[in-house]
Amino acid sequence: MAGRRGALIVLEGADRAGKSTQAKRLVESLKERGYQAEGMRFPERTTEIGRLVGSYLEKKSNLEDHTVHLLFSANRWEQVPLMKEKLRSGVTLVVDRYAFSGVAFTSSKKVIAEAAAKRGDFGNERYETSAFQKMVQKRYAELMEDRSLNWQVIDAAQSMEEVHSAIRQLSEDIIQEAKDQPLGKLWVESDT
Ligand code: NYM
Ligand code: MG
Repeated sequence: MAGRRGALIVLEGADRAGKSTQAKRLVESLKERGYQAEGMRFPERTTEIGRLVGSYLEKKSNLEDHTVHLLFSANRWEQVPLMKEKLRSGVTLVVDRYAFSGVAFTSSKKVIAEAAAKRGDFGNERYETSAFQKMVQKRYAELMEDRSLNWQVIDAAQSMEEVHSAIRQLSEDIIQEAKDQPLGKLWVESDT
């Protein structure tokens, strides 16, 4: 039967919430249960644009804020034809970050004072300070006020197994719901 598209499942959250681990486990368990599922991540650091982004994140290069924002965006758009093709062919995509990270992280830059960013470093990459991550979480909360998107909040402080089973159940539900829906609503012209 025509239709039968895959679902687009995006995991968003602050750094070190466990998204990459959970995305991997989710793809494995969906496959075990007979679904067609594949993982993707953003930034996808292996493309030419992704290499520029990766070098910026690792502080090996400096880029102007708008410029790097647009590189993150371009790094998503370059995968969109492939994403659409997969979704149309019935593959469910589990995506580790998407445009919501773009909004949450870039908009946090504007409000984080340099002094705050110097406090409590917990990682080596750009943005990995506790003050920055707190601002990012606030931004995510604001983004979730848009009810037109099907946001589901999962408490990442639970055990790895508990988080996994919560995500898996929600994913199975959304795969059923999505399969008869058109792809049209998924992408708007301006992912900035
Ligand atoms: N990030 C990610 C952005 O600032 N903008 C974006 O559009 C995206 C997709 O990149 N700190 C940030 C969030 C992370 C960093 O992501 C690298 P990860 O998930 O650690 O590879
Ligand atoms: Mg990271």
